[in-house]
Amino acid sequence: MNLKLHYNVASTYSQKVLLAFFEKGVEFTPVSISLFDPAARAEYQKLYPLAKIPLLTGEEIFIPESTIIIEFLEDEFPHSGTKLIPDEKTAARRVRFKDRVTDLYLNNPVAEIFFDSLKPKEQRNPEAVAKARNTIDVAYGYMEESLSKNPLAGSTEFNMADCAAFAPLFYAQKIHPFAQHKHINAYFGRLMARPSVTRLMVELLPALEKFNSK
Ligand SMILES: N[C@@H](CCC(=O)N[C@@H](CS)C(=O)NCC(=O)O)C(=O)O
Repeated sequence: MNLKLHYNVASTYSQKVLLAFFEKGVEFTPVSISLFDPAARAEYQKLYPLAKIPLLTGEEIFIPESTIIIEFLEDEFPHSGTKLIPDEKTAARRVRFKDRVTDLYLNNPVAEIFFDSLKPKEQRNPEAVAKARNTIDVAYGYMEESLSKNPLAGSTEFNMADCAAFAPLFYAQKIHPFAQHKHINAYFGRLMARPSVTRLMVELLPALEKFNSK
């Protein structure tokens, strides 16, 4: 199966899927997309009009949306590497719920604050940023409580919700710190120690250095 992953390593949803590929040990052909480049964006839009990354393609395969890509990986490679979605239905539902909470109420508001900060002052939207901060605080409260019962998101095994949590927490360290939340802090330390995260960092850190020096 020749799988092509269209992604950008700095994108949070791309990182979620990269971690899933690394955890499962599934090979793919990387296709790096820069949506900041208008020509590259226009070209990519021909393939996927919504122009969102990540996107997985292959022979008769066209799968946008990070969660659906991971569902596909788990269906196609159930015995490879880390099991990211448990077989047992109730456990699987819990993981999917945490994945949704993480994407919608942590990742999206972190992205909102990050992109607002890149805008010229007069174009910034302090009201939207305040709302995003509030959403993140609620998500932190929820995570803190849930991590006090389970060391990883949703179960005692590393899973899809952990793949989802890494990137927003990585950016949140600066944008909306969580250091005072002791369980999230310890959890992030455990995520940083995963070999899949170490592998991600090899590509991510140089990309961020380039981005910061612009
Ligand atoms: N719900 C989608 C979100 C994908 C998404 O929003 N990706 C961002 C990068 S992290 C993107 O493509 N942004 C470009 C844009 O909105 O123009 C998923 O889970 O894959």
